[in-house]
Amino acid sequence: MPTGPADAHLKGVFGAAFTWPLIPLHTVLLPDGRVLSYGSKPSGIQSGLLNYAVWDPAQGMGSKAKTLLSNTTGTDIFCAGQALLPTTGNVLLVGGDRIVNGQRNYANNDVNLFTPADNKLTKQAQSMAYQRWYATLITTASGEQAVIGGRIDRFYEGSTQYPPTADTYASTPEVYSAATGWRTLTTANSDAAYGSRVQAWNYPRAWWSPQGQVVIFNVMGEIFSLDVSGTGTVTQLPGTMPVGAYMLPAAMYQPGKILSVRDAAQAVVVDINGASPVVTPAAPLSADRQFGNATILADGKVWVNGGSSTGNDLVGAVYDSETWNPATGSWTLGATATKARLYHSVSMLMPDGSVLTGGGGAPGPVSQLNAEIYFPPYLYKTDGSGLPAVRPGILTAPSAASWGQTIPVAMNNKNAVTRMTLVRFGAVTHAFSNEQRFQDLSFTQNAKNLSVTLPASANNAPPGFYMLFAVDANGVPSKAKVLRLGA
Ligand SMILES: [Cu+2]
Repeated sequence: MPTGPADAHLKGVFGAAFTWPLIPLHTVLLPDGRVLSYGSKPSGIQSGLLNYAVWDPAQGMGSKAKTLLSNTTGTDIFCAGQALLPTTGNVLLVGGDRIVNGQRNYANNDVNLFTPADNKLTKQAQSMAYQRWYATLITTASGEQAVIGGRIDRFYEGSTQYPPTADTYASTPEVYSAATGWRTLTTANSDAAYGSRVQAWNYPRAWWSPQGQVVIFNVMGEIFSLDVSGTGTVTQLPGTMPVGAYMLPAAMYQPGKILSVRDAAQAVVVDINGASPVVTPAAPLSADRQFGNATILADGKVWVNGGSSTGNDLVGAVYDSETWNPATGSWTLGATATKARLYHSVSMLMPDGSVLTGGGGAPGPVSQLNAEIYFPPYLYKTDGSGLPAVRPGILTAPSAASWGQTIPVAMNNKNAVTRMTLVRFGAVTHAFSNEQRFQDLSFTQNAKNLSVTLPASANNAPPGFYMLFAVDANGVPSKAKVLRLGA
């Protein structure tokens, strides 16, 4: 962690950029703290057909920390859907790219599994019913993955050699169960929620809701719920928000509360805890950040970085970052990156409380075969020295537990712990981390020993992997212990 300037405790610090063996346009945090990444060739050209890469932060940022691996599945996983499976910690990858008549950006219906234990990517016997390019996966309370959106065929005007093709969309969701395979939600078809309507298919912004359904925001600002039971039911909910864009981020920063960035630097808070969503305007961002990312930090603030006011283009690229404080509703300007983070860039919270930012390009003005680590203000002393803060430490915590359980957590000293926070592992691509969510946990402290109560409901904390942080009286978080929430 670098020493920062005098305002490090106010703005945070970006570490120096370091190289990545491909453009990390997809990243998934693995239960062992490593990062799966994929989406381009080592040259930076669009393709997930032959390579993927794993980064082990424990090995630092040099070349030995990163492993370029061979994809032998035959699936081009460029712009696939992705999620960590809640029981095994394997990564489910669905769909991706396919070349038809020499043209890219058609879709496939392949299903692949990455297993961290051996770094292998393996094609699964059962494919999806629909081909999907740009689908979103949402883990349900029962541990299944709802797959929504994605395009099937692209528009192609044709040539003397090849016939034209029309664009078509995968507007019918499917559900994956690790135990029983795939089922299709045949009665939940919707062009408005996740199909042809104005980019609704394009990595739909969606969350498992406190009501036990998938809630979806579309680009036009409409809100839908998808009941995944049986053959599925989709319903438009009351409430609208300003028009957004497929390249703008949104994040569930508290159970059932989502910060959604909309067009022209607008933001709204949408509360989906009740039967009808409540949309409230939030303070605007400092800039229009098309293709920027929103990352929930260990203290529940939302950090937004990258993007450009002129699209996938350097002219309006925003190098400053900014942080939204849910307690005050205000934005604060943060540290400045050295690299533009545009289309196909990612940001993801790491278990040490830092944020991995990286990628951009394929296509874009720069092939960003690199990453930068952002160290948030909470990691620095508040005395203006720019030195790293002394951090609280969790000595022991259970690696797995169930809903409503009170777990013992042992700290490395008797200092007061002021917050225990739970942040779900990220899986990021296309300006959206489909699984990240945050909540405070209630707890009691007796000297070094804490009793921490886990969320009561799988609707507020779906099964899977979480980072458990202890925050001290100075607001400094510990490094996280990884907790698997499951039955
Ligand atoms: Cu893409």
